[in-house]
Amino acid sequence: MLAAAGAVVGIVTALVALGVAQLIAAILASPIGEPIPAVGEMSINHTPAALKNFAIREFGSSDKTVLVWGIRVVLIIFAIVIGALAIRKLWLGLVGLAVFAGIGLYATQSQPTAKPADVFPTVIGAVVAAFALRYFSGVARGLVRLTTASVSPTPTQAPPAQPPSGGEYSGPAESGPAESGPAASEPTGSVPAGSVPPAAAWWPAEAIQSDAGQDAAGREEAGQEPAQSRRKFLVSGAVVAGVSLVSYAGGSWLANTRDVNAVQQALKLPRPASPVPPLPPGTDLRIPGLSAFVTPNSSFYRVDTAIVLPEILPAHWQLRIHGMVRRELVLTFDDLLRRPLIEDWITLCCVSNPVAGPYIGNAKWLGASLRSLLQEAGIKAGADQLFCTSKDGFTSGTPVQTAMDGRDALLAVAMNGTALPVEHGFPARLVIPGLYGYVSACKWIVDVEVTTYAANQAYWVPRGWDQQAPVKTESRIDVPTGNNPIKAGRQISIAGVAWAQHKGIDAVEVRVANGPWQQARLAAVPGIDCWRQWVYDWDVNVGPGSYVIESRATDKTGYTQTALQQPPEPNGASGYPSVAVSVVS
Ligand SMILES: Nc1nc2c(c(=O)[nH]1)N[C@H]1C(S)=C(S)[C@@H](COP(=O)(O)O)O[C@H]1N2
Ligand SMILES: [Mo]
Repeated sequence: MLAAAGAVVGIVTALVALGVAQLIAAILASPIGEPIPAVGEMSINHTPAALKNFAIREFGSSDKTVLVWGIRVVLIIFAIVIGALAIRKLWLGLVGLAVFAGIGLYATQSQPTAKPADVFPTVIGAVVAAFALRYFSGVARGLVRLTTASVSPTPTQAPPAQPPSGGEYSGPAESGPAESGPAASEPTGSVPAGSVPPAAAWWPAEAIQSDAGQDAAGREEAGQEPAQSRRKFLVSGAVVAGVSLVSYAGGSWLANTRDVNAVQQALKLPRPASPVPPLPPGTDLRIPGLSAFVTPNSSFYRVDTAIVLPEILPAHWQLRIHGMVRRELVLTFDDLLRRPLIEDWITLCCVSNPVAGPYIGNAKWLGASLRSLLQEAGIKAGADQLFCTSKDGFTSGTPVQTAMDGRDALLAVAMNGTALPVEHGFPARLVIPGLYGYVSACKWIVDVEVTTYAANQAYWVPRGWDQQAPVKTESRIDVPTGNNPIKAGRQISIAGVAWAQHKGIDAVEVRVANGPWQQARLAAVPGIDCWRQWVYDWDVNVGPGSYVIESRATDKTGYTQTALQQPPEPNGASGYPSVAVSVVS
């Protein structure tokens, strides 16, 4: 009986605590203050490596889900104990609740980025829960007495002088009145206040249905049927539990969305161990209409399969590196930030970009060396693919060789000096110079399986795109656009960008109306992984008419951009970009 009442009281109390805490955490935008994830984090940090590895092996990437459910189960057991204690002595239950809140507070505050204000969700949750505990344990105590009184004399009590009228008298059997069933009429008797009622008598509905009202009078619940009070107790408990659950779920959702944005904005980036030097003068020719050397995050192209953006709190993020490795690695976001971080200017482009298209951008990325991580894991012979999985299930297949050959293959955390924007992969993504994004730039990355191309096909491969896709050497004409007529006799700038990531741009040539190729002037560049601006000053010494301007780039391997026109599928578009301008007199 106590166990059942304790379960109701305790679980309702725990739900109130968590529902309130979660809602407060959401309102205060305090991700650190959410007790369950905090306890989860704490348990991970205090789990022996062997057990951690076991959990990761057994449950894979759902190990966090298993952990959170484990915590919930422990919590429910704890809650039942608190409820049972509170029915006996309220203060005992309150002490239990305080211990429970204490663990939550300790867990939230022991996170490295915790602020004092992060105690509020747990404290407020615990205070509100204390009132719930007082109320529900009081009601339960009354009920226990009441129903005990009506249905279950303790074995030490004398049987009533007379059997109640109208029933088969079964007597106060040693086996307990609960078993006597609804047909039996219960003997009357009173229970000394505060005594521990016998187990189970109170719970089964049948046990108290028959004539419970008889001696309810004189008790707190005077005038109420125990069945009725019990129903009231259960209904009010269910309502409070339901409201708390809604508040918990709503708070979690709201908190997550708000928190991810808040954390993203507040994230303090560590100083790079290997910073890029200041940009050499003249990287940006500052010609009106020419793409800036640095693409601002707000205008950086975005390509992904996500309908709803994955919103991952750094505290909840982890990356698992496994498969054909000697030692599996699991990396938390803190682990990642503690590694030596490398900065590099890398131009990212999409294989779907048509010639002269917009799906390309250049940013300063900050990230850990993918190579050093893979070296720690120890890649086994024969592996040729890093099968990377995003939080939302997207996969990309990166050649092992490009991660290991010494180029800046980055597990990136920042873009142009700020934490990765959520749409660009917060909290971590890959960026590898020289490969199209779909084989190299997994956003919201959570898993790297070291494997082979023969064994695994990444997302776009069965959809018709090549398994491997190095970036083609290309150029683009930004100005003139061809939208406005050009005055004959003037000089205009023909300017654009050219890219051959990890090879470097060596030359760009321009021709007008199939004339001879003319060398464009190249802007300065900080490295070979990013695009390069170029300009050709054209003296418009031609008569009125329409003229086609084309460009082509040559990379440092000596390869010149091909004239062969190809569509993006299956491995990137090619051909000369061209702009038709009309010259007027
Ligand atoms: N998780 C995930 N990562 C992804 C993709 C995706 O659909 N999902 N698209 C890839 C493709 S095709 C490209 S071109 C780049 C684009 O990166 P951006 O959106 O940051 O510019 O991300 C890559 N990473
Ligand atoms: Mo792409």
